[in-house]
Amino acid sequence: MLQDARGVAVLTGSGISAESGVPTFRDAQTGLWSRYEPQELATPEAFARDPRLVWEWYAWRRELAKQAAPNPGHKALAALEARVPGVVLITQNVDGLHQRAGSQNVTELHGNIMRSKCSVEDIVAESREGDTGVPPSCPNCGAFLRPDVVWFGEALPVRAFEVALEAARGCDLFLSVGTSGLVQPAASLALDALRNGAVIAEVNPNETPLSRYAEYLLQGRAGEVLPALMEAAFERDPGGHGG
Ligand code: BV8
Repeated sequence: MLQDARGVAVLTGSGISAESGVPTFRDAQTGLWSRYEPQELATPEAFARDPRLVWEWYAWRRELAKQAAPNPGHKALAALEARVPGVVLITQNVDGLHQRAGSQNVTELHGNIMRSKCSVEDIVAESREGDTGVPPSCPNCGAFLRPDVVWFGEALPVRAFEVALEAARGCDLFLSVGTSGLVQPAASLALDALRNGAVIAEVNPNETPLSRYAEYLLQGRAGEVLPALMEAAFERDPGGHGG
């Protein structure tokens, strides 16, 4: 299917970054953060109530992401994009590891933790040199900066979701990798693909609410399964002419 696919939509979640050492959203947040529910901190209300705490949580996660390296799962998807013209990579992750693995065209549904934006003007902004504020201030208007990610209760970037919806509706193969499929509206993309006749394949060590709709359940870790998938689809048949 991979060799002959006209369009492949890939949706990734935090599971693909687990082998890079980035904790998944539902893993207990290690150390300092174990007493907070991510869903409690990743909200505008939490930031309004305690901007310092929320900013420090993201600063900690940003450091983890910076120290992390793309794993063979990320790299296999970059290879897939180079190999199959109609691949569209959509990610719920904010860690930027797909880009660092070499994926050229990444649609980030939930923003990117490496970017900050003004919490009032809603434009991307970085703190001034020497601004030791926690959170730092917008150089333009002085309001708090915040991470440029989508919090619970916030709308997804319109363009990104449009691209994702178009990919889901136009693909013949929808590959769901490392996502528990619990967060909307990202989780609805797989069903959009199904309604439009696509085949669903899922890469996840565990079952998810999506598993029952998947024609192929590749139950394992993305860092192992995706390279094996690429090997099976392309290396053994270097011509890639089906068979
Ligand atoms: C919106 C950025 C409205 C921030 C994130 C009740 C019912 C249904 C929906 C709702 C509801 N109440 C509220 C909602 C809506 C809400 C939602 O879906 N809530 C859920 C929890 C029920 N959604 C929203 O609020 C969205 N916005 O609806 O706005 C609106 C509309 C118009 C105008 C105004 C408002 C916004 C959602 C985005 C939230 N932001 N991230 C940050 O990162 O801090 S979501 C965040 O959680 C991640 O980005 C990710 O999307 C999600 C976590 O999901 P996963 O990635 O799947 O990770 P998880 O840990 O769950 O699972 C990991 C999986 O990997 C597991 O299955 C595991 O088995 C697997 N795995 C582990 N290791 C490996 C592996 N797989 C492969 N290899 C491995 N090695």
